[in-house]
Amino acid sequence: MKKILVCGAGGFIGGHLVKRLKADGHWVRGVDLKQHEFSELPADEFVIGDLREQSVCREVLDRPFDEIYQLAADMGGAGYIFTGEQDADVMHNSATINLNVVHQAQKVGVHKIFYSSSACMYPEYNQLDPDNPKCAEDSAYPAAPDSEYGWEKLFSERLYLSYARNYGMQIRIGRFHNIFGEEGTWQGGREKSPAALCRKVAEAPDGGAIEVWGDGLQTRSFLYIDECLEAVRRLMDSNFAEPINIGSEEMVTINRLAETVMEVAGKSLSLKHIEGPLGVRGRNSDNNLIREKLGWEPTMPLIDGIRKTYQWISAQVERQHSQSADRSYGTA
Ligand code: GKE
Repeated sequence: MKKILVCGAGGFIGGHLVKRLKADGHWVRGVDLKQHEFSELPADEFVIGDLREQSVCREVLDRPFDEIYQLAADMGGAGYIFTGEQDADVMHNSATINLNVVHQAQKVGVHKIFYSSSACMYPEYNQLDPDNPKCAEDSAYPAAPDSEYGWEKLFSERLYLSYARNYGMQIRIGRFHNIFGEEGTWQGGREKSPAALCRKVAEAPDGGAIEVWGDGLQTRSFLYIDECLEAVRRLMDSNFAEPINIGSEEMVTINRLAETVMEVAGKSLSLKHIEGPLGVRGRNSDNNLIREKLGWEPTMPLIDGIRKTYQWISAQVERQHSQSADRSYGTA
């Protein structure tokens, strides 16, 4: 049994990770600004704290944990990251957390630390052709991320790698490619496209229409949360200490993503393409390195993950509608 700290345990990936680590039989302390929004986590301890404060880092990072998973960040989907309106907060909050966590981890002699980087750190010039994006790990330089969020992810990768070189810390870095699943943000502006489109389809009457940002021909790949966690655990148990893609190679257009959601919902809806924050034109994971280094790669078809996610989000939509109906009839 390992002693583990999960930073960002109240978030989407962090919350699922706590459940996985507890299922694997470890002792887990979680820390986040808030409790998990959707479920009661089985963590042994859960600290509500702000990792931008060094005092909080000293409090939660008080022993040489066997493993730390650093997932705490100021982040969200295209509607939050690519408008540019949150750039200062995103850079300051996320970089401060990473500077505090890695410094304190080194001081207390933490054995191994996982840092969640992002495909957003890849240069925009390799993501202009929606049919042929290049996101192999060695394509990171010359650096040119299309967002400040991506620049902070790249800076923090270099921060962790510097601690590995200068202090001999065991560092593992996963570059996440749009992770999705149940119990993630699905409304309010920070949601990513899988959850957003599930919500829009769930709320639309059959035969209606849903809004899609851009022409919908932009491409992405989406990795279901269980496969993300499997990759993270395998990476932590490996000796591979360079950044590595954790994503799906099943690249789809956003229009196709919307059609996949409609398929699992059994609804026929038209797509209304509107202006919106778009991010890069094309992106797909490149899993040659993970196949080579971990002898593993994600295999779950997108539609299987969308089916589970849609089922959960449509239930959230249903619950929200019945609660507002109760309020309006005064029966709540
Ligand atoms: N969020 C959202 N909501 N995106 C939409 C919508 C909508 O209603 N309609 C169309 N899109 C389009 C966006 O304009 C973008 O072109 C594409 O879907 C994907 O948006 P996304 O899923 O919000 O985020 P991205 O994949 O562009 O970027 C995310 O990548 C992750 C790592 O790969 C980032 O926002 C981070 O959440 C994360 O680093």
